[in-house]
Amino acid sequence: PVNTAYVALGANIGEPAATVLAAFTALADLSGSRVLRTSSLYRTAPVGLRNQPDFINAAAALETTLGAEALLTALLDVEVRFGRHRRERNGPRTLDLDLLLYNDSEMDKPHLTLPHPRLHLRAFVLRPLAEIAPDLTIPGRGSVAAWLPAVASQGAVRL
Ligand code: PH2
Ligand code: MG
Ligand code: MG
Repeated sequence: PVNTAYVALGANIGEPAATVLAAFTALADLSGSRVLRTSSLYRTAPVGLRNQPDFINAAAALETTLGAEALLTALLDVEVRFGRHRRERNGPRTLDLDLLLYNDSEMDKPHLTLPHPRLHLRAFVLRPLAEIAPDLTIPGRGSVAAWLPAVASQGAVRL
C-alpha cells in the first residue's frame, strides 16, 4: 500500500541551506519512497531556545510504502548520516527531520505522536507545509490554511 507522509526539515549548523537541499535527495532515496513535492527554503528565528543561529526550514511530501514507524526510523538514520548529535533539547542541529503527518493517522506513542503535536503552532512548519499542501487537513485540528494567521507574527522569510 502506498501512503502519504509530510516531513519537516530544519537545520542551523554548518551549511544549513545546502544541508536541507541534500536532505531532499536523501528523502527521495529512502526505500519504497518518492518525493512528491518540496517547499521553498525558509529562514526562521529559533523557537524555544533562542540564543542560537537562525534556522533554515522546509517541508516535503512523500509517497511511501514504509509504515509510519519504519519511516520514522529511516528519518532518524538520515539525521545521523548528516552528523546529528543529540545534545540539548531544542538546541542547534545539523539536520532535524520530523514526521508531521502520515495519511490521516492519529497516534500517541512514546517516540511517535501523529499529527506532530506542535505543527499547527509553528510558522517554521506551517509556512512551508501550506506552500506544498494548502488544502491539507490536520487530523483533529482543521486545515493548515486556518492556522496560518495564528503564526503570522513569527518570523519566517521565504528564500
Ligand atoms: N526546531 C526546534 C526548536 N526550534 N526553531 C526554528 N526556527 N526551526 C526549527 O526547526 C526548530 C526551532 C526543535 O526541533
Ligand atoms: Mg526532531
Ligand atoms: Mg524538530
